[in-house]
Amino acid sequence: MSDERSRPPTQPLKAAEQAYLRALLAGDRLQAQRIVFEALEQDGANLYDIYLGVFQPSLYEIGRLWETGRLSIAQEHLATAITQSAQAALYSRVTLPSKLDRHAVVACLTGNYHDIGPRMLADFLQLAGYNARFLGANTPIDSLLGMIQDLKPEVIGLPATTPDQVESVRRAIEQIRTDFHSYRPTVMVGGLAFNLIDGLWKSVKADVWGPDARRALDHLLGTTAWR
Ligand code: B12
Repeated sequence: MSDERSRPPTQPLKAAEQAYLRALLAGDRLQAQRIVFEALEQDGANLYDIYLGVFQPSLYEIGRLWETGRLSIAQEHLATAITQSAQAALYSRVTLPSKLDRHAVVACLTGNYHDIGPRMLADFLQLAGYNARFLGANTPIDSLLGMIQDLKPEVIGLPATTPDQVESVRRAIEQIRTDFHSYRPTVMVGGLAFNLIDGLWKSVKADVWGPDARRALDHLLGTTAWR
């Protein structure tokens, strides 16, 4: 799979993306799944392509339609739930590396409910050979620190979607650096809030950032071969 990550991105999956968005708007979960299974199994797309070329732009469009009052909250929630189930179903069809000899933890801190993007990062880390634990939304920092203490993961991923969540990430990184001296995990940050302001990721003293989960992983692994 790392070869697939390194190859140039395939043509954007425009048709699949448009069909997927239509399925979301129609609230048709089975059709949504069919579209991404087909892209994976017949059109030769890989997981990176589908996550970033189908799920991500479709959800950004759902966000735009919701923000401009053309979708109700209920419709937006339905689109989210359909994507969560399609993501899980798709991931179950992917061959994972048999050896996962490094640890990673990805967690949305308290107050952050946007967990689809961070889950993508966790899935990519797993494909890259990390035993990636994804803690989901709204994780209290003390509990996260406890897990870090027990597990000593090489990589920790902390997302922020809205501006106020950046401060929680900054404090969490500060606390990780204060609590642990001889052990220094690589901290990755990402999410919309970091994407909106150039260099913000450096101000929270993170080690790695990327505008999407694939580019963040590339930075982590120190390769930009696919560009
Ligand atoms: C679904 C959704 C929700 C769902 C989330 C459910 C869930 N389980 O995730 C719910 C309904 C809970 C929700 C709530 C809110 N939401 Co909302 N939501 C969205 C929506 C439509 C899609 C989010 C998504 O999954 N995107 C797709 C993923 C794949 O993209 P992504 O998150 O950017 O992630 C990628 C990269 O950023 C990166 N990445 C992400 N995390 C990380 C972490 C690391 C470590 C790394 C390296 C990389 C990385 O990799 C990912 C893959 O490439 C967006 C629209 C949008 N533009 O995203 C609005 C959006 C994010 N929400 C928004 C808002 C305002 C809210 C609310 C404040 C609304 C309200 N008034 O209640 C609350 C806040 C909740 C909270 N406290 O967290 C705004 C945010 C604007 C801003 N930046 O301030 C958006 C942009 C909508 C809009 N157009 O206005 N939301």
